[in-house]
This record gives sequence, C-alpha cells and structure tokens, in this order.
Amino acid sequence: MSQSSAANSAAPKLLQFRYAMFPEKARWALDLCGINYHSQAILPGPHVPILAIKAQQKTVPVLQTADGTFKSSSQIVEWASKQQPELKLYGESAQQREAIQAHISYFDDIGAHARRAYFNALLQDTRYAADLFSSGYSPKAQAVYRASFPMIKGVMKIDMNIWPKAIAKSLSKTEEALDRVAELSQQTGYLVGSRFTAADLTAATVLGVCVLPDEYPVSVPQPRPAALQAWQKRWENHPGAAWVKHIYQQHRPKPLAIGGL
Ligand SMILES: N[C@@H](CCC(=O)N[C@@H](CS)C(=O)NCC(=O)O)C(=O)O
Repeated sequence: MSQSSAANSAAPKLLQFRYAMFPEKARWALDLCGINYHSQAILPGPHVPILAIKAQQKTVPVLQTADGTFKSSSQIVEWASKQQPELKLYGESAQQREAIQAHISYFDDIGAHARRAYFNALLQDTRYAADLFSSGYSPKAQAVYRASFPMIKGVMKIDMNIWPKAIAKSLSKTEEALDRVAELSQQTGYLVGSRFTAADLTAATVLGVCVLPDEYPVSVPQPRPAALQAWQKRWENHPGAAWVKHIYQQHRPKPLAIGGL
C-alpha cells in the first residue's frame, strides 16, 4: 500500500447531509484544521434507518476516527481543534474559552430557529427543495428522491415544527442572533478576542442560511425560487448578515473531503 493510500484508509469518516448547517459546521472545522476525511453523504428522509444502524441516533454529523466516534458538531469541532492547537479555536485563556463555549451553546440553539424559518421558505417549492438536498447524486437517485419528497417534506414539517406560531418566534430569534453578531463583532471583527474562533465558526454556519454564501462548499441549483429570493432579501441589509458573509469569505477553506463531499 502506498503512503498516501495508507493515510487515506486511516482518515476519519464523516456521516453527513451535503446540504445542512451542523454538518457544515463540522466540515468547516475539519477543513480549517487540515484534516483529510471521507465523506459519507446521506439523504434527509432515508437517513433515519441508515443512521439508526450506523450511529444509533437520527442526526448528523457523526465522525468516526481512530480516537473514537463523535456524535455532534461541537464534539467534532473540539476534536478537530485538538489536532491543530496553534489555531487556538477555543481562545487564548480560560476566560476566552468559557465565553466561546457560551456562544457555541447559544448559536447551536439558534440553529434550530434559523433552520425552521429558512425551511419554511425553502419547502414552498417542493421540487427545488428535493433537487437541492439531492444535489450531486445521480440523475436516477434524484428522480426517485423527487418522487418521494412530498412525503419527506410532510415529515420534515412535523419533525421541525414548521408551523406559523413557531415560525414567527424563530424569525425573531434569528433576527436577535444577527443583531448579536453585529454588535459583538463591532470592535475586532470577531465574537471573542481578536481572532477567528469556534464561536465565529458556529455563528457563521447557523446564520449562513440567512446569507446563502457563495463559499458554501456544495453547489446548489440555480436560479433560486421566488420564496428563497425573498428570504435572502429579507436579511440582505442586516449588518449581522454582512458579518456572516465576510466570515465565510475570509475563513471558509476549500473542503478536504477525499473524493469530494
Ligand atoms: N446538536 C446536534 C444537532 C444536529 C442536527 O440537528 N442535525 C440535523 C442536520 S442540520 C439533522 O441531522 N437532522 C435530521 C433529523 O433530526 O432527523 C449537532 O450539533 O450535531
């Protein structure tokens, strides 16, 4: 076995959705920390039985490494940062670490709100949503997915509570979070201290749905449908959205997935 194929076979494996915020948070950390990994992309919907067998849970990301299996995005970011300590993703002091952890926990919670509000716009065009989630799959797999998507969409709405009252609350929580990043980053451009940390990475990934940044490493079908264009427009003049855009431009490296995402 050549050196590079030996290194490849030892590389961690990431179970993930191609198009989703918490897998993106994990990928960003792996890419930033210079870790090559194998991606196993799963489609939302059929993921439930697959993940039950492979990871005994129903959410992604899951990272399988020689050090063990990590079953949430925050665990993966923490493991990745230990492989590249000089990046100081958890800050330069105990005090910064505490502040960063508090931001991660807040923005992880915001993720569910931003996702609900965004999915409300995305799911209005059933065909577009199906093609977005299955982007990169074979035409045959895409056609099967498209045909079953009306049912998957119904389950998603129930599972993520995508109904008017919850959507209204989630919209205001999302706006609050954008206000927060705009305010906190005023002095240095970052949420904690004067360099990029896991707090910025988490905030930018969960609020990325408000911006739909060009640097997001999965290509999406174009043009976006009217409801998504209106969603993007809703946030386009918000200083928090400008911050997310800037963080993606400055700090999102190219993916290191072996053989692609
Ligand atoms: N706290 C978890 C949340 C993971 C999560 O919500 N993942 C979503 C994708 S963004 C998921 O797998 N949803 C599928 C489901 O809940 O069935 C983490 O940070 O990893």
